Amino acid sequence: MSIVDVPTQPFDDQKPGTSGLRKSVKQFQQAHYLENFVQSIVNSHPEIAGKTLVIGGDGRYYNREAIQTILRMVAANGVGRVLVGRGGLLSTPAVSCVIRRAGAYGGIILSASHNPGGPQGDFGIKFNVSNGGPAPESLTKGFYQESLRLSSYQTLSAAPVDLDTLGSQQLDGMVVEIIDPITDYAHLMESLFDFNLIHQMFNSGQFTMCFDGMNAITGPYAAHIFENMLGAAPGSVINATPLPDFGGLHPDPNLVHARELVDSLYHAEAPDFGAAADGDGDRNMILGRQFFVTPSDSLALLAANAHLVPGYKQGVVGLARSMPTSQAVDRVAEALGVECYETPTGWKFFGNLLDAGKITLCGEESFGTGSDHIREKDGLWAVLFWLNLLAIKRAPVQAIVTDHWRRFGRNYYVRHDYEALAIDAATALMENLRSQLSSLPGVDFGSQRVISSDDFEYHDPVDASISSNQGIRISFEGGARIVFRLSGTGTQGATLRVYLEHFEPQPERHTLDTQTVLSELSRIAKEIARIEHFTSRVEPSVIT
Ligand code: VG1
Ligand code: CO
Repeated sequence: MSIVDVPTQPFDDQKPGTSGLRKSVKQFQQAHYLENFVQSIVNSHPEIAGKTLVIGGDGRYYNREAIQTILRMVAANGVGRVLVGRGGLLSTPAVSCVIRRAGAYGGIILSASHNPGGPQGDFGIKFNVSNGGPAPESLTKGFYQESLRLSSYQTLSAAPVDLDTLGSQQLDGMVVEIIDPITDYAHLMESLFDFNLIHQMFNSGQFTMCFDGMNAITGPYAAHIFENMLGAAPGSVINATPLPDFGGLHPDPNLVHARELVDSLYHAEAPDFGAAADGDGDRNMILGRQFFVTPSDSLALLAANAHLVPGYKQGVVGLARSMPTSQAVDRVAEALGVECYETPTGWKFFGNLLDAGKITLCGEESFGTGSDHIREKDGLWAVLFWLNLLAIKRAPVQAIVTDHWRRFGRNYYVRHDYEALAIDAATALMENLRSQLSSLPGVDFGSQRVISSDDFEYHDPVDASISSNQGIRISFEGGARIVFRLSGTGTQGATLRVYLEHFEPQPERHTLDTQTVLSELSRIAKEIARIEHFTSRVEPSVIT
């Protein structure tokens, strides 16, 4: 074993919203950079010696190198056993699943989620704790503090571990077990959903689907579960092989980046159902034939129908959504007579609620949906949930969603992103918004009257921690809302996210086009935030 002295080069503090370190590959390739983060994790957990860790990533460029570095370091630091997905691959939800099933101490995930990969792209690392979820903020802040104090890290020289052969190996005193990345996860899915019923639906020859793996981690999982286990036609999964640069795709499942899938669903001979996941497999996009289901609507719909699915037949104990997510799920919670919690952006905030048994399902507008089955959002889980509902209802996706709107009303919703802004400009825009908060209530903008405005602050009902400055909320009479916040996951400049929502209770108005309905709110958002003044941008760069 050797101890290396670290020239002081701490990684930057994490931005709010992310639960690990997400930077360009180039930054990660600097000497001692990754090692610094890993030693900070280890030093923050003095009891880690002898324990079991789960390690895997989404297969992006630098995945294998990073895993070898981490294996040498955790072995040198006395970790007892590591479970590594074959080829260094594990989706984020699968890591969460394996940590829980194996009773592991924690896990290390290598991914920058939906950010592009390749030598010019991004890389990331995050630590998950024993409940399977991302380390809470108190811990990630500690990693950063630790990195400032570090002057050395421990590693050993050893031949690279063979990541491609299943079974056990030794690395110094540590056991390295190469596991199949899919088995545990597929078992968990089988325990939650009615695989027989879904199989019958595919067998009937009346139902077709297209799933886009976006050349990222979910391809092998989707091909195995949908095609092998559930009988979807071969070829139902496209872009199914994880590639280091995702084949040049931007593995963010939205209407802009999942172009091939979206085009095929808006085609004359479209399949009945379309879906995609992101780089690390925790996000999902759901499409019907010529129809897009917003993530906020998807969450509300799954919640309203959860009792029909085997894993949730007892119903839901409570629901939660991130603050910018539309309030559609709030209406379902009200109808079910359960609590709906509003949390800051980022999955880690759901962890306490899930652990405390306060909620069963939760989700974010950013294509993230999940439940108490693990402690990460779960892309394929959401797709299977939809398949189970489709197999029960045997109706088109569009009919199921419009039926939901008839019952609960429709929350028209869109997100506008202004990407790669100068950080100073974005900060000044937010400061200007904050300075107006107290004067907005009562003001009329066109036909919309502001009833309240604040900078969202979350009081965790489980551990009483407080998270401030989580985004500006402006609420209007009748249920409309505008939310402004800065992204915590971007790696170039700042990204301003503007979330627009309008509630329409009347079914005869549910067929209106989203852009028309939200055009006034869009104008108001630009006016209140003075977007052009601060950023010189007239239109958003991405609309989802
Ligand atoms: C974005 C999304 C947020 C999500 C986060 C991580 O954060 O808006 O809802 O939790 O990405 O997702 P931000 O701060 O850029 O808006 V991913 O798929 O890393 O795991
Ligand atoms: Co992700």
